[in-house]
Amino acid sequence: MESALTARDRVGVQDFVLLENHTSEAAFMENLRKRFKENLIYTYIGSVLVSVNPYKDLEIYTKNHMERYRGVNFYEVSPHIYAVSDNSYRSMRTERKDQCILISGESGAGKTEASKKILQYYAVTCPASDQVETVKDRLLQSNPVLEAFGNAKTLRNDNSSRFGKYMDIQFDFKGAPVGGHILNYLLEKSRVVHQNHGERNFHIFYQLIEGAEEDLLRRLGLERNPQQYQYLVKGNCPKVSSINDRSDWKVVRKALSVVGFNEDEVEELLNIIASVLHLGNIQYGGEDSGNAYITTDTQIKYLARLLGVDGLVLKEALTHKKIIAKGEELKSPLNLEQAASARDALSKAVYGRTFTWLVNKINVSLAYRDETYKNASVIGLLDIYGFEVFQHNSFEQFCINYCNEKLQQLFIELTLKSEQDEYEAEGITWEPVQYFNNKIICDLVEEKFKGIISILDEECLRPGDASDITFLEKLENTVGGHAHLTTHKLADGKTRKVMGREEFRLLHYAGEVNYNVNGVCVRSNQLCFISSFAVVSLSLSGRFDEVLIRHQVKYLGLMENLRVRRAGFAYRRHYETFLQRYKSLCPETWPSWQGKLADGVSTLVKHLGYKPEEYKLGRSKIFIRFPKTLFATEDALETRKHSLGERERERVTSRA
Ligand code: AD9
Ligand code: MG
Repeated sequence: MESALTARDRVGVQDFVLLENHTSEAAFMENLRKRFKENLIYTYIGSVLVSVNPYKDLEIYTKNHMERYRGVNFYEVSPHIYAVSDNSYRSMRTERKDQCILISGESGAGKTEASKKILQYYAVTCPASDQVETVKDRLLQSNPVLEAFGNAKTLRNDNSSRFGKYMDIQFDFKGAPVGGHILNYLLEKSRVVHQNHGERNFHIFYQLIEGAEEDLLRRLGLERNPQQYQYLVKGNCPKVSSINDRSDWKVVRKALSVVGFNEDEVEELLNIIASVLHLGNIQYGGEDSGNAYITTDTQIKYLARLLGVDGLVLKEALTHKKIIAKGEELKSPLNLEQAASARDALSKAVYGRTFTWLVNKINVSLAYRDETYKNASVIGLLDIYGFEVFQHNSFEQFCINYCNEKLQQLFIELTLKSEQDEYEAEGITWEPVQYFNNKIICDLVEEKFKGIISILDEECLRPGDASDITFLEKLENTVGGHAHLTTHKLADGKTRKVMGREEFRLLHYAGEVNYNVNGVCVRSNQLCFISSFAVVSLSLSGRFDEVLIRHQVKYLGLMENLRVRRAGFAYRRHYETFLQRYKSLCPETWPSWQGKLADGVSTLVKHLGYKPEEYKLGRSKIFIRFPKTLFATEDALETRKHSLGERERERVTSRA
């Protein structure tokens, strides 16, 4: 199989573990750069795949490429996202263990694209049948639908995910994909009513306006001009050169029907999307008393029709609030500012619920129904919004970055901590590798009573004078001295001039971010809340951005990861599993070993010719340093099975 690797594939090292100067960041960067120059965007650190976004089509995702990776050992072919996909698939099948592929990296690094490639790989290479084809189609087509409603152009990425997604792909006992399930996290609803300069609202609004047929637009009361809608003009960016809203509309319409929406349901969905645009165009006037009244009756007319509600009731709901006092319902009028914020809150709620409904509906269509699939195995794919820093960072960025902080913690747990803990538990001699554990930041955010979220919760629920500023003050008083938090006020009571009064700064694993607390008390009530794969981003097509890449190599902890991998062992197996699988390769362990399991494994590997530096025996497991050692043993097993088969055939033939 070595022949599958060409000379070009071998530029640099394809696994950083093989790097001669493995502690040097410069050597790490040089290897990435060398390979990138040859369009080799993937490199391993053991079972972690590092990817550098090329921002151009490299033609490395064809069916031929998929075939090349199917059923082949990880190290026999050039590193690729398909190798990770195939490896997880085979582990799921042979070890009967559910798998999870975590994709992490900054915004624009290529996480969503990677998750789509993985899904495509399974759709093409896994066994098929008519029923399975339907499931594959639905799995694939759920992407354009969710992206239309949950992705938007930001300053960092023209197709930025504004929600987190965890997708389970379920496989039957033959290894065919028979169903799926999607969990969505924390859609950035504030985008519905506000976008920063140079950013857009969710794609679906523009797709509908640019792509819908004339009579559909008429039915929805919409004009073919995004500039007409208040919710689409805030970012001053209706058109994006890399996006074709009109053709995307066609793709999404088709995808909606593949994932199981009938015409009535699509119409219902679009009614709601159009309603949000009409809501955004509702304007208010102020009476002398200061109370708000609606000046745009046309919008109310459309809304009443599209949402099937009474116009007067809607008008009242948009200009009054209800209070229950002593069991009685009282209505009190809103002023201009309150009414505008009630309108926006309604739009966000409507959009948010529609998104949840959409995901639920997709889940119904992906759910496997056949009883025989009850014991499906699962491969999970995690694709969240990446870490992001803008000039103005609000509650949404805080949630997104906290989510990334948690993901980094999981990555550390899986790749650094658990690995070292296991060596220790198994009594393997080991020089611990130092690494930055971002648990301290996660705790600062989430700890009960004194974490930022707890303090925010408390302040939001506190009646009386609670406000964004009192939240900030409480933060200063409770965690003001924390090494990862900076506020306006210094410990000696003086104020810090470089920060605004409405800001606090968090030193995240991925860098410093100043968060503005303006409106945070209102917004926070929306808060809800393993092969690995790290993606590293570039900003311009084909250019290797040294500073940006070095930054991500550092913050993703790739050097520490390499140090652990380099000093560690690629494979480990419980003695019993190892003996059971390979005992036929040694006359002393075949057909069964009577003594201690550890002695049996020791006898077996000596017979197989393992050199002392290739393995270590722990308390309950054997640790194998290099994958090639295990592959050679697997090959020996295959050869034995093959020759036994041949002999059996000869025996049957001669008897006949
Ligand atoms: V965010 O956190 O959702 O804002 P992602 O998901 O990490 O971000 P995404 O996958 O959307 O980034 O990739 C950004 C853009 O990079 C894509 O729209 C492509 O234009 C480009 N990209 C990403 N991966 C590849 C690739 N393997 N080959 C070519 C790519 N281009
Ligand atoms: Mg994404």
